[in-house]
Amino acid sequence: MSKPSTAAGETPPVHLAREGAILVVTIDNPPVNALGVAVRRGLMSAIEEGEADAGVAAILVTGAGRNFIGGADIREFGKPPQSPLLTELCNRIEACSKPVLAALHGAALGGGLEVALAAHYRVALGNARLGLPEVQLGLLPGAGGTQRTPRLIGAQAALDMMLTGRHLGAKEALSLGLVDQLVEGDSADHARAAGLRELQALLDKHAPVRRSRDGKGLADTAATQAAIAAARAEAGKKSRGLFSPHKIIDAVEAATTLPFEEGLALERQFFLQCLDSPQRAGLIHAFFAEREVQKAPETRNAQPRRIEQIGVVGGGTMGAGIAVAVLDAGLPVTMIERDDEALARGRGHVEKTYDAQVAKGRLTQEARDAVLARLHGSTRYEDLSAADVVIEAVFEDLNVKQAVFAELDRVCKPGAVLATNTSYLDIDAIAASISRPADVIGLHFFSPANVMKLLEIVVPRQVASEVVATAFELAKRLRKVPVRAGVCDGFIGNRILAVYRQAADYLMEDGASPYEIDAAVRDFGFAMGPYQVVDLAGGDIGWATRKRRAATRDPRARYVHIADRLCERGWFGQKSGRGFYRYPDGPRSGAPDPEVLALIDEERARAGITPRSFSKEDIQRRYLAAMINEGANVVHQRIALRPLDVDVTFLYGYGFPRHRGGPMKYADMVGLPNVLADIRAFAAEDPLFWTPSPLLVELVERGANFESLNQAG
Ligand code: 3H9
Repeated sequence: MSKPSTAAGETPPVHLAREGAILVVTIDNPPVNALGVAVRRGLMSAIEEGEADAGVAAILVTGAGRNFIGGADIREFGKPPQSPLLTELCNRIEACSKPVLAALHGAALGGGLEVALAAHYRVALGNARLGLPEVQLGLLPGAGGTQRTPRLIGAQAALDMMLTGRHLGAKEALSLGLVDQLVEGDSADHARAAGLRELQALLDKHAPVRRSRDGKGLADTAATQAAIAAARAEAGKKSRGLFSPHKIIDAVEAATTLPFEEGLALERQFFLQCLDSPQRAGLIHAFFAEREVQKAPETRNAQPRRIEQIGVVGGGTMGAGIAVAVLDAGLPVTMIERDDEALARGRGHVEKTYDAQVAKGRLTQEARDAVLARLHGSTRYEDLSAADVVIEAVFEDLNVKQAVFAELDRVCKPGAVLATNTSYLDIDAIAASISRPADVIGLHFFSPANVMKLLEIVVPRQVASEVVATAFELAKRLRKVPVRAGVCDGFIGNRILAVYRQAADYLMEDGASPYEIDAAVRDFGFAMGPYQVVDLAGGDIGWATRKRRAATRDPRARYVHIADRLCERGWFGQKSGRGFYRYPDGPRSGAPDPEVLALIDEERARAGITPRSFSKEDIQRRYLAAMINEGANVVHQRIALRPLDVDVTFLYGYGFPRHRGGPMKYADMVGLPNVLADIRAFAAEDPLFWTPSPLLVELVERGANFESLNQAG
């Protein structure tokens, strides 16, 4: 092997080496070999060098480390583009007069796959994951992907890849014709060796260059047109309000009707439109934020404790959901209940989840039995003596929880992590009630606990750093998105929820109907409005909380009685057949209820309010302003480490539309001075509720935004 030379740059991310007549080009840009400008330059000059060197007969492109290429460098989007553009690089690779082969292992995603598609041949290792996930970032494949992919595998398969963004395994990629061959191995070295072997075989048989742009995937025009029409119909329903899916379909359609070069030009135009869209900014913020939340201070300075045996106290909805989440992660669970009957009910909840999966054909009976064999039940706390982590999920009452923790203190081994799944309660008070407060932490799961991704990790005052690190490790095992929160009533999510729900109630009493409010909130991008959520969760839950808080409520604060009036009538929502909506034909059939409107009118009259009308935008502005203002308070008081922690909480636990990035990112995009001006205008009616957050005021005065605080961790 000749001595490796390197392409341009001080720490070159592209290495060149010669193996006989083959030029081996290795992209080495940790962590994921993203195609930043230095990589693009290195690749461009590598192709030029291979083309110019008479001793080079063919070029192999591979990646160092765990992946081929993870895509374009997402951090460059939104900054001025630097030459060469990725699309120019791909065109140059495809135009090369000598055969170019890409050997794929790990991720070959987005621009990474586009580089591979521009090469003339492709082999993939079994661990390769191929995909065009740009849609998840509000983009479209902008380096020829929309033109080359359908030419290779047909419009239908190409649209499926681009509109779902899903990752294909190597076998599926082979069967679709996206790669030519599947080869043994799972490492960068294997990819290199296999690539060399295949390229040598191609050279031996004098295989010509073969360009994807000339592919025949679009030959069946009737099937192509049908696929495009179907994609449009589907996107009209599923991608309502999103920008890039529609542009993807337009670009693929261009591939079917226009010459390659014209299709490429159109793709570039659409790509730039996507790049300019606020949805791109929101989605890319979400991408980085969900990775950033994993990095709490304690995960840097402490090692997690052992997590092998898990205990769950309580077999109700939450306890059983948590047990399923733990079982799904492959861990054993010991569930504790107060008596055999309650234990049987708890086990029943867990079994029901797996039986449903068997009924749907997602799980075999044997697999179900194997999972359930890891679930142990007991009515004796002593059976938790070997547990590494115990998660308490009993009734939401401080005394009840403290009694459970006294038992845990008695039976658990030293060093066991003792977690409480509470939504509101004071975890400091729970920790202080036992002899080992440093082992106590909050793990706030969201219902259904085995489905919802969010896990608030609530960090009380006395907790040890390793306990926090253990909670983050557990979240990773359970495939949850962890957000670190401080102790306060409601932590991050429910605390903010309580405030914007209040804003919605004020809107309702002042003149908007619950149906108008829900529609405006859905129009913003939430799947459901606040009153639909109340009906789904059960109005009695919020009612109980309001009663609990009645004693501590600020007497000066405005209080809307409408929801209480509904509950007094037993209208708890879906489970009782009526709530804010009527459910004549079951839970999914919510219909507006004139009696609810009459009741609201009565309450307005009682409060001496003359109803006025609110536009959709008026509703959205108040709802969001309340959310943002309380989000700012939560950051200001260090309940959330950074604004991005609030964003991730809302994206994963409260249905905030991902393409808007989360409430704090949305506020930055609207402009903090505008948000503050709204709040000050609303304050004319209710200065107590609309007190601007000191953080919001400070940021506006400094001309700064929430993003500027996101590095603070
Ligand atoms: C595109 O290609 C557009 C083109 O069509 C057209 C252009 C003209 N850039 O996820 P991980 C960082 S759009 C920059 O924890 P894993 C990530 O932030 C792109 N940075 O690792 C993290 O940083 P940190 C299409 C990136 O092993 C670190 O790498 N591609 C990029 O679990 C590790 O990430 C995609 O959408 C990037 N492209 O998973 C793929 N990717 O350590 C996006 C990652 O500071 N990436 N980082 O927190 C992924 O899906 C996963 O990262 C991947 C690895 C599967 C690759």
